[in-house]
Amino acid sequence: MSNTDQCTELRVSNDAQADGDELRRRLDDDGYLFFRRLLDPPGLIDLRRRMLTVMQVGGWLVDGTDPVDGIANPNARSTEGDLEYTDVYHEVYKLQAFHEIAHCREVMDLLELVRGCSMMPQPQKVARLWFPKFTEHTTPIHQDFVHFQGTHDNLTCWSPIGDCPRELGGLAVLRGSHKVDRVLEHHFSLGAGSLHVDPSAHEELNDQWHTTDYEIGDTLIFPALTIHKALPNVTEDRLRVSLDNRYQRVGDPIAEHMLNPHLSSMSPLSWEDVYRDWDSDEFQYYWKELDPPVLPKITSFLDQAFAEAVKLAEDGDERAMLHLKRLATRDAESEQGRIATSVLATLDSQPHRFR
Ligand SMILES: O=C(O)CCC(=O)C(=O)O
Ligand SMILES: [Fe+2]
Repeated sequence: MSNTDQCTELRVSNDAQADGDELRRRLDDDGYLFFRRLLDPPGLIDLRRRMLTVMQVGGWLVDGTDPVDGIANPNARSTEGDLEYTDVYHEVYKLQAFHEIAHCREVMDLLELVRGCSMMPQPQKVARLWFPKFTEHTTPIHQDFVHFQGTHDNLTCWSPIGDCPRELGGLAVLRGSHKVDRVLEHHFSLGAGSLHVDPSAHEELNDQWHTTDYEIGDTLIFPALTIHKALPNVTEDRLRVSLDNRYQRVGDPIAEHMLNPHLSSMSPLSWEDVYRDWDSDEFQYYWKELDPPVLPKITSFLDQAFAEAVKLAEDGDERAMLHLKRLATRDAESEQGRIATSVLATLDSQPHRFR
């Protein structure tokens, strides 16, 4: 059975879009809310064209194809953690329209209705640009809290920028999984975030995965403890392009790294760099006047995953070796970069061990 055969259709909540009590009931029951066409398709198509045009200039698309079609150049495959990925991703990240869409009224009104108070998009916006047939790098099963932290009540909004049928690798959620009411233990994995949780290790979790063939404008909303994953992009040649932005109550604390551009810890990128060509300052540094209390980043999740990757690499695990190679290339001078380099050098000097 393939990954997607086991998934049920997401419950659609457009019928309750104006009913805060009903939306809260559904969020409590299911651990997510899903809306068809919440976002305006023409605006999204325009954003899609802009984002993919930047990717085409960066060499990610087949030359001479229409950027809107997102036809990937297989020789350009890369993913989060690779410097080649951030080189192009950070150019996409500078687009004003990509940041503005996180503030759109449709999303803000809905989230404020659900939470019953003023909400704020977190400064760190996120796009995922996922190459086809690069499936070992698919986003693993996880809870968002381990990455984005802050409070358990933060809401993630995931929207494909373009239609996203199952084979293009949209998001799937484990229904009701937020009811575990705690952050579960995560372990090393390849894929965005490098952290993975095993639902079968927790008796209280079911296996009710929900997903759909997403269409442009559809939006999935879930809190920080809901377990979810991406499906693999098994298309022949299409890039998957999506947004996942996070929202918090105005006044709630925010983890310090969420004040920075995404992946700026891997390749430097400042807000000044991001804003350089914008023609409006309406959404620049907007969080400063809202002045959220700032929490230090909890590093234990990723520290543990790194220690596991080292151990696995020493035992010959190729995924872990690939992870360490990326780290050593990207960040040779950091403590983890130095450890990764030294583990890989030891393995290189003992090639017979795994033959
Ligand atoms: O789009 C992806 O691959 C990952 C998205 C995700 O994990 C999220 O929206 O929280
Ligand atoms: Fe996530």
